Amino acid sequence: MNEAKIKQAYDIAVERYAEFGIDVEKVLEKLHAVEISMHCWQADDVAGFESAGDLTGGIQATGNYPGKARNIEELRADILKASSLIPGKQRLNLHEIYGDFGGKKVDRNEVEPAHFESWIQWGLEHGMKLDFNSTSFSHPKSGDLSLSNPDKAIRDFWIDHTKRCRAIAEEMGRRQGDPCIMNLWVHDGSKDITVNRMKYRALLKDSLDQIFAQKYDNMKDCIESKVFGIGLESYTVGSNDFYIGYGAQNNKIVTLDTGHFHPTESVADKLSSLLLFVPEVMLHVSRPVRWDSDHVTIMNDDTLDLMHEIVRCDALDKVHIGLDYFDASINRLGAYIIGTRATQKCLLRALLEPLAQLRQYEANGQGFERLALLEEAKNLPWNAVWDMYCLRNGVPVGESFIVDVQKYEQEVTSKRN
Ligand code: RNT
Ligand code: ZN
Repeated sequence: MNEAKIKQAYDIAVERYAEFGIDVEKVLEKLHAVEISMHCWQADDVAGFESAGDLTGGIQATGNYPGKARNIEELRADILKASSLIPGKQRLNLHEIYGDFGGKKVDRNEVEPAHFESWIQWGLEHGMKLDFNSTSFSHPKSGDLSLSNPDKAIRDFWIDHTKRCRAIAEEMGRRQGDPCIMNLWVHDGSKDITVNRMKYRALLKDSLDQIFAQKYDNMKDCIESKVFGIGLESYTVGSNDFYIGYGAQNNKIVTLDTGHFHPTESVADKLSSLLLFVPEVMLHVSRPVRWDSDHVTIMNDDTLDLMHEIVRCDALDKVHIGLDYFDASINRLGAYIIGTRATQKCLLRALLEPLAQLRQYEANGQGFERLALLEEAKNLPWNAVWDMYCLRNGVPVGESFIVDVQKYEQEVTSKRN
């Protein structure tokens, strides 16, 4: 696209937004300050570097598009390539199974900060801050119950694992000079009717109490609920009610994964409730299609609503935005770029909303005016602002990243088998 034209369109947009008292340059500063946490697991369908075992825990990556990352070098190269085609800075969200194990078998109850030393250095070198996740799935001891398992030996194993993960997150946060956000999601549940619902939840609560007993300064805990997993349809120990209760009582960050609710529930609507009772919120922005299918995030109403709500709650400093999807049916690098850019575009649109005017209408009881402006705001020239943002960040404008992904596929990922 022609640079002069992008600038021209931008200038017109700046004027248009000024009519609503919106300072577009300030908006771009705000957008730029948000570092979206890219999930490492899109690069290799949640395989990790621990073993070649199956993906378990009720999650699935469907498709077999060629070119997934097979090792730590390939994964790092893919992340950096994706990041180079996305404006702004990103963080990287690692799972424990992505440690640098050097070909050795390191069990989940043996993992240490040393296994993430090369990641920490890589992050510092590339200005990419790290977030972290314990990994309860894809392991011989995963079963259907981990932190809520009545078998003491198994439960202790997972408690030990999760404690170790927090120590790793603490080290990451200390070294990068910014808290590492550690997410705790366990798959625990049951395929069929459970008659001991209370028992497993009490065990999970006790496990969390043990895990969180150690206080840290450089990491933040967040806890992620889910409505159900594949093969675990009838009961989820860590339900939404469970973690909201736990988070509110223990001042923990609650993670909202947009695929983890009933299809007609608005995840956006949860923010203004949650933020009154828990310190911060972590988002796993995803795209559920009929179930928690983890399709690539796009600019749809759900993502737009969510970003709008963050801005309307004035909560950009309390909401951490991460992505969580794993689509193995299309170019995986392209999936990162589409999803991250879509989330940024939605956030930009939210930041450009003529909120002062809308709120004025609302306060005056002017329902027609509010709805009319909400509709018209949808076609204000936000795209000219987005193009300018990409241009200034030296990344492809518009769809022109498609050829970069194709080139990388030709030269790099298609050669993997
Ligand atoms: C699973 C949760 C969880 C995982 C990752 C891999 O349903 O969303 O966040 O996707 O931990
Ligand atoms: Zn998630």
